[in-house]
Amino acid sequence: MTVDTRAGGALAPPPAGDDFTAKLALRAADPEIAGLLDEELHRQEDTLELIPSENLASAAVLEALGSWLNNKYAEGVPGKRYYGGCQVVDRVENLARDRARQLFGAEHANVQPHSGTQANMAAYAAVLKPGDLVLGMALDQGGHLTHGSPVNFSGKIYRFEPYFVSEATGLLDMAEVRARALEVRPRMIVAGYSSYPRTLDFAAFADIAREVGAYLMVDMAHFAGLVAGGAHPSPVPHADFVTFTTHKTMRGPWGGVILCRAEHADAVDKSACPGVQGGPHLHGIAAKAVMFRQCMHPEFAAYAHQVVANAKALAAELLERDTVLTTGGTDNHLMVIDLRPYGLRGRAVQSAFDEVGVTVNANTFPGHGGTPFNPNGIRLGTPSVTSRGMGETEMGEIAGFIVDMLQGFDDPAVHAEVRERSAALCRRFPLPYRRTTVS
Ligand code: DSN
Repeated sequence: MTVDTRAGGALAPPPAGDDFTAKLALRAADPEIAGLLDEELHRQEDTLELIPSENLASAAVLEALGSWLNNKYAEGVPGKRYYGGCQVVDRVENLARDRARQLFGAEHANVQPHSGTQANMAAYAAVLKPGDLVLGMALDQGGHLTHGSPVNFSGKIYRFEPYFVSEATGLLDMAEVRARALEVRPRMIVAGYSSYPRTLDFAAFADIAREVGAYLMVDMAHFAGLVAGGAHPSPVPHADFVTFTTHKTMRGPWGGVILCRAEHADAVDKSACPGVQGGPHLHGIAAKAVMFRQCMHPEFAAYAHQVVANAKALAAELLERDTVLTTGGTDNHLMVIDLRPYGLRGRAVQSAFDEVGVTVNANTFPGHGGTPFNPNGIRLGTPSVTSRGMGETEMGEIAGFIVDMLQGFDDPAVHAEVRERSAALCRRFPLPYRRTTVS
């Protein structure tokens, strides 16, 4: 089934006659930047965005983001600010918090984190002390930078220990995670990933955390929109803290959010501000509120289910054409191709795909044998192409030209042909910002 997620309702394009690109003040004040905005819009229109962490915010979200709420300082939380004049922005932030709680059934929400990294930083700092032990997914197996990378604050402030996927299957084996937790005895367990294509067993993570006396934090940055749309199990009933970003599967503004149990509400709020941030970005918080409202709409649930259906269809078509996917497929919105059978490396593939209007990113996977900068995998996802209204049929087309590119990597004629096919697909599915495509 193909759901036209661009038509009508909360995710609708701007009304006819409203040219979203006509930013008159910007064109007059700074034609150079205005020109680059146009160029980037054209790039997005002409490109199939398959990076699983990217998406298309709605026109309504972008309008809230580009508003005069940018002008207001409001350190603190609604009703308890360090600045005057917060009577309106208090209502904005309360709406965002209430909608976040309602959408996810959470006891408390802090909507101030500027990004996922700040959300994780504030959640850790709410209950951990420097040097505390944290157990997180191995970074080269799907974990995130903020889950203990030695070059990130997380690895510098806390003592992170990794848990691993099973060597045989590439899947997380919860008995092995439990064994690691019993060995490490962490103060917190972090569940979540940036490139694991499977659903996590939140109940098992919670049992393990309880057994070893650890807090459980779930970083659902990648799959929050799937949870919001009912297309993925929710970690909220199981975890002490749930963090996420709002610009990935949520289709909102760039930003982060922390959900937590009521007992941690004060600690989380103080940790976000003044702990790790100063003034909240009220324009971003207004845009998050708009996004939460959109996520409550049935149209968004249809979108979230379509993202998963598209990912399964894309994975099935790739497997059909003998491509090797880590873990053998996907349960969520992403998948990772093992490039070794093609004799190719991630960095070169990423660059070649850029040239033919298909955006992917080089990615590690368990035992890939490459380097973090030039791994032997590429990561793909369906959130953005689904926002353009594409369905399973188009996933078949995309799988076709991905495999043609990988098989005919050294043949310029194949590249030229794929460029034409990707451009044609983009023209058939315009971005949701205008009623007509740019010529
Ligand atoms: N950098 C993001 C991603 O691409 O998964 C996570 O923050």
